[in-house]
Amino acid sequence: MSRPHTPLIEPDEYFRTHAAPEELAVNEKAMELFVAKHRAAGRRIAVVTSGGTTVPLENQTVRFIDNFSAGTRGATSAEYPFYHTYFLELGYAVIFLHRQFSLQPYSRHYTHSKNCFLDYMGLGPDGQLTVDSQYSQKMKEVLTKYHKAKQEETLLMISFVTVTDYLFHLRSAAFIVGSMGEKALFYLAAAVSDFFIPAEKMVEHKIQSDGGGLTLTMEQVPKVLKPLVTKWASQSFIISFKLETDPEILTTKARRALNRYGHKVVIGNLLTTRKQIVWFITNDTEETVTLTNEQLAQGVEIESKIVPNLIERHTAFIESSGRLLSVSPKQTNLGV
Ligand code: 9Z3
Repeated sequence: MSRPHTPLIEPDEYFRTHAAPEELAVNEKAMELFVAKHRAAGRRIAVVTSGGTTVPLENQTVRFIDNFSAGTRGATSAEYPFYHTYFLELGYAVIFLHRQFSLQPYSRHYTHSKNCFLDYMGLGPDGQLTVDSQYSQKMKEVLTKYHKAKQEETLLMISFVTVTDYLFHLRSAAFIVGSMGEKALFYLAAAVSDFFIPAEKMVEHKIQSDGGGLTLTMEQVPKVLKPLVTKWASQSFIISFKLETDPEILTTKARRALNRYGHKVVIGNLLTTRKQIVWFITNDTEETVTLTNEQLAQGVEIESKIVPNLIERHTAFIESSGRLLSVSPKQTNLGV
């Protein structure tokens, strides 16, 4: 593998030189209405990103590069399940910015599963639809939560496919939801491509296979965490994830990201153990959140520990911002 030295594209230049996705304006409107409604209701808002982004190789895309992410972390964290305390149960409304067709809150229990959901159902003697009794209790619980979120309109689903779709939507979400200040939380669990082919360097038509093998030169995707933290949503509570496969470098890389971008928490995880252990890295602390093998076997999800932990930190952050706000006028007077 050769690593050509290509210049890092600055976020501003990236947004200037790439076309916004067609559906962006409609999704921005939906986010604005959502924020207005929940701001009025006094709720906090969480933007949860989830799933992987694709990198097209052709403008008229036949082929693209993808990654492993199924969106489990994001979909689970955004949910309102029966036994756990996740975002939607605690007075948060959630914008779920996810890869199209990746796992979604609630329906995740029945999709992407080795058991086909149709096997959970049957037909009664007079032809009516029935649910197998061994599944019906759990299904009822999930359905009740799903209906509640729909009824209260606390979950807004917005999808992306390519890394360009993702970056434009994240920027818009940051502007719109960032207006909530410290009451907004960004939970950046999507697995975002690190390399891409800039629009002006991408071929229009399907790459032909009669020209021999294929060598691609890709450039680095701009690091949008920097403007997200410093400009777009600078008053909000931002959590990013760091994924590695080598345990030797994980916490160093996670801390480097925290220092470089200056946000509140980086959650480190390793590809193979991400459902059992994560590392919480903050400015002055480092702690692990783990599940025992028994908990895993019982179906406990690590997000049931991650999310309450973050909510506590978010609450403390809001309270400390409130304190700062209330002392600053006095300080100003003293200063005059
Ligand atoms: C994560 O690390 C997520 O926890 C996973 C979840 C993608 C591992 P699944 O969707 O997996 O449940 O299958 N997300 C962030 C990955 C990422 O792209 N981080 C960037 C990096 O590592 C920084 S923003 O450089």
